[in-house]
This record gives sequence, C-alpha cells and structure tokens, in this order.
Amino acid sequence: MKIGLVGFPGSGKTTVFNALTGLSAKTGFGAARPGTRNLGVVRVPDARVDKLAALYQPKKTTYAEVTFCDIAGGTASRELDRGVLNAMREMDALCQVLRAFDNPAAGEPAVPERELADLQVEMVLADLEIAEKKLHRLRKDRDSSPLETKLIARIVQQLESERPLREVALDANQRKLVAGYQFLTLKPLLLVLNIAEEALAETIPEALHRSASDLGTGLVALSAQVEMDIAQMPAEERSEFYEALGLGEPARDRFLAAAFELLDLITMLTVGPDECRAWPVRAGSAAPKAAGKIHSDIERGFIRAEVTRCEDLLELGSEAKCREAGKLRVEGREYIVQDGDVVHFRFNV
Ligand SMILES: Nc1nc2c(ncn2[C@@H]2O[C@H](COP(=O)(O)OP(=O)(O)O)[C@@H](O)[C@H]2O)c(=O)[nH]1
Ligand SMILES: [Mg+2]
Repeated sequence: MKIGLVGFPGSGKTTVFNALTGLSAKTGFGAARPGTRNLGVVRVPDARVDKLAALYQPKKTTYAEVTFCDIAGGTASRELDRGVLNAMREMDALCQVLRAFDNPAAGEPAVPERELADLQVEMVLADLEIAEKKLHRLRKDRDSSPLETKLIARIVQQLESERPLREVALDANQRKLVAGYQFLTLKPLLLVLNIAEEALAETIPEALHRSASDLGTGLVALSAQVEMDIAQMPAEERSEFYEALGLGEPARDRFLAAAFELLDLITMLTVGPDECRAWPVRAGSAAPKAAGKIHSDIERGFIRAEVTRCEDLLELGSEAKCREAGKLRVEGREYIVQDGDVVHFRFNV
C-alpha cells in the first residue's frame, strides 16, 4: 500500500515523512524540487504478530507494510505541476498535510481550511481535464459503450459542481471502468493537521472537523516537528519523551490506525514454522479473494479455509488444541475474512 504525502510547500510534508519513517530527509524551503519524492517503508506494529511469533518461533516474522511517498510540489501560486499530479496518481491513498503552525518563511499566517479547499480545487480540476477529454472521445466514437459514456458524463457533472468523485456511488463494474483513470478525488484522503508544539493540548477547531467529514476524509492532528525529533531518538528513550509531553501514542501508530480505517483494511494472519505474517486485506473480502493476497494460485485453486481466532490460538497454544476445543472452523468460498483471523488455506492447482 502506497500513501502519498501531499500539500503546499512548507506545510511540513517532509517533516511528517521523517516522523513516520524515522528517516532524515531534508526539510525546509527549497529542500526539494516539485515532483521529487522521498520514499520510506514502515512496518505496521502489531502485538498479535509479536505474540504469534513468540509462540511459533518462525524463521521469519513479517508485518504489514505501508510505503510513504513524500511528494514535493505545489508552488507559491498554489498550482500543482504535471510531475506532482502524475506522482499523486500512482498512490493508493493521499494524505494532505495542512499547516497550522506559524512559519515565518511561508510569509502568510496558517489557514489550514484554505489549504484544504485550495488543494481540493486543484484535484477536481485535474480530474475534470481527464474526464472531459475522455467524454469528448467517447461521444465521437460510434462504437463506444453507452454505459461508459453515461458514467463519464455523470463524473464530469460531479466535477463541474466542484465536488470530489468520492461522493459518487459506484458499483463494482463502474469502479472497474474508471480504475484506469486514477482520478485523484476518488482516492481515499487523510488529513494531517500539523500544529505547533505549544498547541498540542488544544482541540481541533470544529469547522475543520466539519470540512473533513464533508469531504469524506479522516483527520489526525500532530506536531510533526516534535514527532520527527522523537522518531529520530534511540528507541529506548522515546517512550519517556512521549510521557513527558503527554502525547500518549506515537503519531505513527495513530496515523497508521487512521489509514487502515480509511482504506477499510483489516488484518488477516498466517502462522507456521517458516513464517508468521500479517496481511492487510480489504474489509468484506471473501476467503478466496483474501487468499489471492498470498498467491494467485491459492485463489484459483481454493478449496477451503481453516480459521481460528488469534486470541483463541494464543490462549490454547496450538491449532491442534483449537481443533479439539471446537475453535477451528472450516469455511468455504463465501466466508468473509475477519480482522484477527488466523487462516490456513487448502488449495489445489
Ligand atoms: N514549529 C514547527 N515547525 C515545523 C513543524 N513541521 C514542520 N516545521 C518546519 O516547517 C518547515 C517546512 O517543513 P517541511 O517538512 O520541509 O515542509 P514541506 O515543504 O511540506 O516538505 C521546516 O523548517 C520545518 O522545520 C511543526 O510541527 N512545528
Ligand atoms: Mg519537503
């Protein structure tokens, strides 16, 4: 899963990136040309995986991973150039960093609501340009599918009303039709309100909460500078600082939880002497589809899934014990995988 950090210069994208990844990419004005990117991979901490690994002592333990991409860009005139737009299109989800701290170098006071609205307009316009071109072509071509033409016309209409495509109800077939366009306003969006360290104890303004829910996005508040400084400390010193600052959980953990929720992801687990592993799976996935995450052969040759709950397995100590206790279920193709399911797939190819 790839999450793109986007926003206007000086909002703190690179600082957030460093806070999330523990890396030290260069921050500050002019640190990067528009369209350049920093890439970092983060393991999603998961206590269930830790405990399963302690039980199985596997050769390898694998956590779910999220790739963060810090996309430099946006100009003082607030327009996004092609390089930035193209980089944004490749992401599974976007995270806009909103500046809510005073930055003398930015030359303007912090108005996060305006940054949110401005980027929204940019994304709507970028999508509209693509949709209009497509509609023009579809209408000229006598062989084009009336269904597709109707759908793209609906999309153009939505964008002309300056609303994101996220709000358009699309069925599975329609989703497939539009997937290739990589519309920006169709991507899940998470907002990070980057606040000054002095403002950590303050609550998020109600208006911003409303804007976020109006756009169908999640909202996380943090002070990127503080989080970055702590993320770059030795691991054993970090919790002390979190406590001293009254910060509770590291921003990275809160952020990852919000991203999982936003992307509608749950965690499926697999265990064995070779590997204990967490697999992010879309909520509502049937067993064969979830199996396809591991290997397409398992999806194709799916026979059944043997499922135990992670907490039962940890309590009873082995799958054999779970079977004896009636805690191992055999499920078929219709089974919807649940968060925390430990699954063994039986398949035949
Ligand atoms: N006071 C304060 N400064 C910050 C915070 N986050 C970022 N900055 C500063 O703002 C400037 C721009 O940050 P940067 O991450 O490079 O922004 P980007 O252009 O969006 O990548 C840098 O000088 C950072 O040190 C914060 O939470 N508080
Ligand atoms: Mg930057």
